Amino acid sequence: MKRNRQTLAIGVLVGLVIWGGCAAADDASPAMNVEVVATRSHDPRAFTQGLEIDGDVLYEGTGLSGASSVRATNRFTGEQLARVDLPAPYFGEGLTLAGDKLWQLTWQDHTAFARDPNTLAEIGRASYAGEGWGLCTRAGRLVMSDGTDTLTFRDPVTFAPTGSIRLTSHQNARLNELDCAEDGSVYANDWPSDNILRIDPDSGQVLAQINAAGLLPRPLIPNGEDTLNGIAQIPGTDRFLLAGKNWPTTFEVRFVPA
Ligand code: DDQ
Repeated sequence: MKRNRQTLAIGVLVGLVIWGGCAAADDASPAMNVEVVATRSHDPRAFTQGLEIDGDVLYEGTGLSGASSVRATNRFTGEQLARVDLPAPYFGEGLTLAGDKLWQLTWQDHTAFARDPNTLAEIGRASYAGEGWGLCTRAGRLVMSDGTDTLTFRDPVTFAPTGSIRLTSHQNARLNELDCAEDGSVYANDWPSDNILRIDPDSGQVLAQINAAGLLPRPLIPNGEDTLNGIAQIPGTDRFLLAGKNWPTTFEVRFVPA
């Protein structure tokens, strides 16, 4: 009996060591940190859910039922160019520019709004199954997250699903805001952490994990919902704009080896 217990204990130990080793190997993507290049002020009432830059224009989508909006500002001067508020109960989520449409998701309302990128006026709607979290445009396809480790590809005109890919590691990630970078990779923040994953959306491989903790002292709001959310590559550069829900500041950063 005693012997059996010992054998069992050794077996469990060996199992744990092997399991730990595999988990470590599975998580072998290079670690990176953020280097802050500049900061800008940000509307602390904005429960930031999506961020994207096109030329001089910064698009931001915000959430919460009754406080959701979509805004366009001049990213150099901060001047507001357009703003549309979403009627309750819509809870705005990620957004992206695809051709002549700006698509904006909603969290649990199964509705994507298509907008005129100049006026932000609604020009159409699409419905979808499941939740809407992050959105970006890559090679003529929309890439969408829903709070799981799987990305869905969609037609940029009809919003119909055209495929999906699951991460090959980090399979408990809750992918939130997405940015389709100029190099073809997709950056996603892993809700509710301060980690950003750089993903190859063709293979599902995690190419790097970026620790963006410590940008801002928190909590800003007592319920812990002041998470990092919002990633937008600054066109033609190696820099990214990072934001968060109710953050008073946005951060222009570079990702550097840890
Ligand atoms: N999501 O952005 C992670 C997709 C959803 C976040 C939902 C947070 C709800 C917060 C409600 C706070 C009420 C004051």
